[in-house]
Amino acid sequence: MELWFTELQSKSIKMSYRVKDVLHTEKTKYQNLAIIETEHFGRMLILDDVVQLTMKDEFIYHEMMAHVPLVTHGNPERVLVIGGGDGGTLREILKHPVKEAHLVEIDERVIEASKKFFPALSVAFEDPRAKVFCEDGIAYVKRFKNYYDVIIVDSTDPVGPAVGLFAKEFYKDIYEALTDKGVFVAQTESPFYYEDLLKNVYSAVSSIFPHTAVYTATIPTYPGSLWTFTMGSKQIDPLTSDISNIPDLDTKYYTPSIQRSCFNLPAFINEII
Ligand code: AG3
Repeated sequence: MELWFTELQSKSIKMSYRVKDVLHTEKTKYQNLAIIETEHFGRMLILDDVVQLTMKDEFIYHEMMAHVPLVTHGNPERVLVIGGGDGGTLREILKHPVKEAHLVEIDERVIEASKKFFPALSVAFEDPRAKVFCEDGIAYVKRFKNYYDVIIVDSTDPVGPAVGLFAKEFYKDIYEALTDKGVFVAQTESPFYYEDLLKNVYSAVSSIFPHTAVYTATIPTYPGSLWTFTMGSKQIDPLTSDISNIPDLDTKYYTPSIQRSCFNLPAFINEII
């Protein structure tokens, strides 16, 4: 018997993966959580039937989530991840000489499951610079003024518990929580399937931050593969930032030349934003 997992990538597109093993399923307070072993992409984390990461391609998303904003900033000391309970983005942040890497995740079951099933990501939680807060990121960020150098929003799709993480009010609170040179980035979905979301986030971020820029990466297990990230920066122009001192990073996708080239957008994305 063949077992397949199917993600409904849009109302009319399905993507299926042949499953070798179902390792874990549970209903948490916030969402359905599943961990399966797939044939081609290896171990996979699924929340509410949506692929969050696979062992084969998670490096692309996590490296691009972390290194692009941290290098744009230049010398970040305090960094915050909102969401990202698997630990992948945190692991990449910790490759930089930061002083504090905080993570606020609403669903502590995601963290616990990652500790058990994704040790290559959750190893980040053992670093003495890492601190985890299990609460709503929207409430958390309101309590800080001028504190974090970089804030990264590693959210699920804009449905259910994550809706508020794509709202203008939240971006205003992030702006306040950032230091004067602060940089913010959020994953902003596929330009094919979430065109309006990208447009709305870009317009909200650019109404708050002096600099706004979109960058992309190719992530095979996310709908459409071509993925967007939207950055807001308080002082530094991400397109001309000083990149002469990039730390020596052990990466598989990110390179110093990608730091610049990832902001070169295809014409149709420039049309959207
Ligand atoms: N967060 C972004 C997942 C978006 C995937 N969307 C989809 N498959 N429809 C991933 C969390 C990993 N740290």
